[in-house]
Amino acid sequence: MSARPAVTNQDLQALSQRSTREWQDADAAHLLHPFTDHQALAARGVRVITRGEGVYVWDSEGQRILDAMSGLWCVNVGYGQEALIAAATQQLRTLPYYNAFFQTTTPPATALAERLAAVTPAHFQHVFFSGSGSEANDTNIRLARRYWDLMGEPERKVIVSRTNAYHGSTMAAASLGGMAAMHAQGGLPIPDIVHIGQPHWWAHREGAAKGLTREEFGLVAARWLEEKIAGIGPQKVGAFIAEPVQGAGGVIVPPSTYWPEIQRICDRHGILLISDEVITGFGRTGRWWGCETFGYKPDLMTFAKGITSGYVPLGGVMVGERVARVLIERGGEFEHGYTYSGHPVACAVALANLDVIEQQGLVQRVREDTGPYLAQQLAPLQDHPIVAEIQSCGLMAAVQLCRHPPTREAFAVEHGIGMVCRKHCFDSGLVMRAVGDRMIVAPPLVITRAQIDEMVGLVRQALDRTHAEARAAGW
Ligand code: PXG
Repeated sequence: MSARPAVTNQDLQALSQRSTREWQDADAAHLLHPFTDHQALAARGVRVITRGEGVYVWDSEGQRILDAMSGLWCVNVGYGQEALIAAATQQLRTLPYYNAFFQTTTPPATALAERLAAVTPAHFQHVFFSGSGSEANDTNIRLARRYWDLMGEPERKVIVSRTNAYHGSTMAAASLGGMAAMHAQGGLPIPDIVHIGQPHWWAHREGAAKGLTREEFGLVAARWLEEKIAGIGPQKVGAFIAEPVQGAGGVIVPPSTYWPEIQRICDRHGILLISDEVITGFGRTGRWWGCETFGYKPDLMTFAKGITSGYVPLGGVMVGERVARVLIERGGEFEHGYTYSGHPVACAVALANLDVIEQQGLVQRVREDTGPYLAQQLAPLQDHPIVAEIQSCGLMAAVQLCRHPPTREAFAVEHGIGMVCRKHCFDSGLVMRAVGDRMIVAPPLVITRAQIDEMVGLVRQALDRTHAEARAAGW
């Protein structure tokens, strides 16, 4: 039995009076957070975010924070968009839930499917909905294996992914992902998922990329796929999955040579190409889809996050005609689906979200205005004493920290320099994501030039403070 009486709806007013400390105590007592060391968190006390407006959120201490991570790469239209709120409210009243199983649908689910066919490359005419990106990637595995069964090549089970990829946290999605720490917990990956290296020039600077230009290295990294296929046997490989730009892995923008070579290799061996666009979809890179920015043609495309700007959960897979035709015309029943596949409230919010993206011209704005402006404003940080390189693509960017840029000497891992920098960001009112010693921004697509100036100013300040702290500590 809990010592505290259970919280009811009527208590919401009283709850708004709770102090930060009371929230922290309740949280430490009951909430297990994603990817969190709970002992460390309880010692420090969780940060409580209470509201949001535009590109800003506020915490329970009343501090305004510029959310340069769009929540978790998702709040693309910013906080407080009335159109999304109205769509959710209206749909909740009309029909809060009905399923898409058993030969039924709801108007929002079908309308969103139609709409997605219109905003994706022409060969995508069908969608399978899920509740999240992880579930959508599970769906990809089911689809790829079903496709090859129907094609009479059931031995094509192997899916190739990349180290340091992030594809979600279910057993299958974490297996597709290439995060060593995740694989270490729980005996992953599951069978028939293998990994190749990532096109990350900086990480390979003393190894495979040594002495190579980025473009030369891009070809080397793509050919790891060909080598892997040769090692396994092409007749056993069903699909290759990758993010156009690795997001959670640290905004790794691939060299321009990489994707065309990947496409060539997949085509040559008839392997399905899966583009995981959970972060890059809906305009983040300056086109609707990352595959359009990098010029390749996936057979399957994962989406989530930006489809609803995170207001409610929704994900899915765009199924290209190559797979859809086989599934529909030869497949009979596809034994797969989720309770929330095509949830009407989520789909209604997604439709309103697409309206906002289109009405405000956000994709074009990222491509022609805010994306280039962000790159231009970040460029002078290249000369900062602890910055080694800056990479950006549309409205996602990475600042690579480094102890001594001229020699490319890294900070010692135990100093956790990225987390030090992240703390300075928070203290000065900025959310930035640290991936090891890479600092990431991916602000809402509605961010203005003035807000980009404010954001970059806060980034510089955090870098200065991180530099000062590192030097004082003798790191
Ligand atoms: N694919 C990609 C490319 C993602 O970025 C997922 C799939 C999984 O989506 P769901 O909805 O199941 O979480 C993601 C999620 C981070 C971070 O720390 C990134 C994600 C999730 C959590 C943390 O950068 N991306």
